[in-house]
Amino acid sequence: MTEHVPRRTAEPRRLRRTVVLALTGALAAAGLAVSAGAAQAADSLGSAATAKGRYFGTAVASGHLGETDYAATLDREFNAVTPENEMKWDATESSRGNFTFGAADQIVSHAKAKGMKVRGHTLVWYSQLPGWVGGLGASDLQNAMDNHITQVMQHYKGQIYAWDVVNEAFQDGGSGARRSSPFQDKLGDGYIEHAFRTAHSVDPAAKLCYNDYNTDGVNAKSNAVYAMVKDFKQRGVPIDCVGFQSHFNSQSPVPGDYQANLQRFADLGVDVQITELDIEGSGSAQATNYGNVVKACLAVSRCTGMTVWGVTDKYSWRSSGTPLLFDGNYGKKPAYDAVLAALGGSSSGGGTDPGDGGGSTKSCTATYTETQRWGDRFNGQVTIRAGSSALSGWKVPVTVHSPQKVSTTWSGNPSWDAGGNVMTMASTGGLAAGATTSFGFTVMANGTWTAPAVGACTAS
Ligand code: 9MR
Repeated sequence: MTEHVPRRTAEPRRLRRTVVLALTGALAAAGLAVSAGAAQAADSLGSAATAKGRYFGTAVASGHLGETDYAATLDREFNAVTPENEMKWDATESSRGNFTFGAADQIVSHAKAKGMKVRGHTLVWYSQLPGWVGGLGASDLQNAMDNHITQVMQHYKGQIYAWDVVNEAFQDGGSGARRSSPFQDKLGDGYIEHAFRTAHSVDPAAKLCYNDYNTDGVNAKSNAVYAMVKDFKQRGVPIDCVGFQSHFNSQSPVPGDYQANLQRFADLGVDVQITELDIEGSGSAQATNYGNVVKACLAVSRCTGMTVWGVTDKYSWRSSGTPLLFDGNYGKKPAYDAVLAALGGSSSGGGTDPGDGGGSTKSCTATYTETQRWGDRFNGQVTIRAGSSALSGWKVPVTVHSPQKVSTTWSGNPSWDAGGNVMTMASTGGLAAGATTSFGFTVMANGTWTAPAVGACTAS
């Protein structure tokens, strides 16, 4: 089988500086906020999944919980949450021995108040790992890893349904090898088993999962994970579940053998869970893919639940690919309807966008991301998202900081001020309601690496 193109090389990582600039004027979405039901209605994702003996969860970012529509959609539709970043090592133990749980606690208490399950994400991962961890020698690193697992799991003991004990420990490509990390390089292959044994000793009631991406179909990477899980089960290493992240796009589509792959892991005697589902695209193609993923989980009796990697497209880690079930105004997308239908539920509201109240003003937002950097220059990308009305055009000013110079632009019509520092990028066409587009540019740094100032998007 061929391995999918690893998505990390196929698309730019979202970097440090993400600036969201909202439109001027009132947000159309504010008027028709969805109501938060105390009990889940029969027509929500969570209640439909429950009727099938599954949970339906979402990644949650603590910073958005105060947004009315975000919290209302979360509470109405989902019955499980995964903190998107708040339980990672850099968030919980950024300096050795100093544990900070504030942001993660906010999510856990919200979930508890609403009766939602919590997936803990994640204890041992090569990424979002503070620098001090990589600087330790082997025996010190082992102590630090054990202590990290112990302290974090202890803090949440009894409150976590499943923990991603180890995340993304295998390389992409055909080698089936372990990924290089401080843990792998200094502690060797045994660190994964050690992590699971430590986790089990702290909270034996939590389900302990191994979680990875590009393992969704049968391929060299999933074969390597399969061999590890099989070995663990044979030797009594305490592993309860395997998470399949399921980040899909055109380069990494839903594999044809997705269900078969879930089933072969389940047959090893572990639960399987879809842990970070998102599928780039739109309309009926995206809806069909989502429906198929849900059907695959339902067809595998040990597939205990599904989690999408965010509530709304506007906060997705790859927002420009609009990979989620709700648009930027919390309107239900066709993908939502397909998921609900696959779960056997039925929609009462018929996929309406809460922002479509009629008479709404044209609006847009602009989000800046640095997508790539070289020794002398960097690429910036600005994603434009239309509000709840279709646009015939938009413009966004971008100011670079002298002596920076913009050397190239793409996907827009640029015009310049006299000094050459302020570029106003205009659309080349219209934009459908809720849709996104983006333009890009290269900035020659000339020694200055400050991110450009991206002004508010003007809709027309
Ligand atoms: O969605 C997360 C994003 O906000 C972070 O910037 C990013 C940093 O690595 O991590 C994202 O979540 C990742 C998850 O923790 C593990 N699997 C891949 C997810 C998407 O990159």
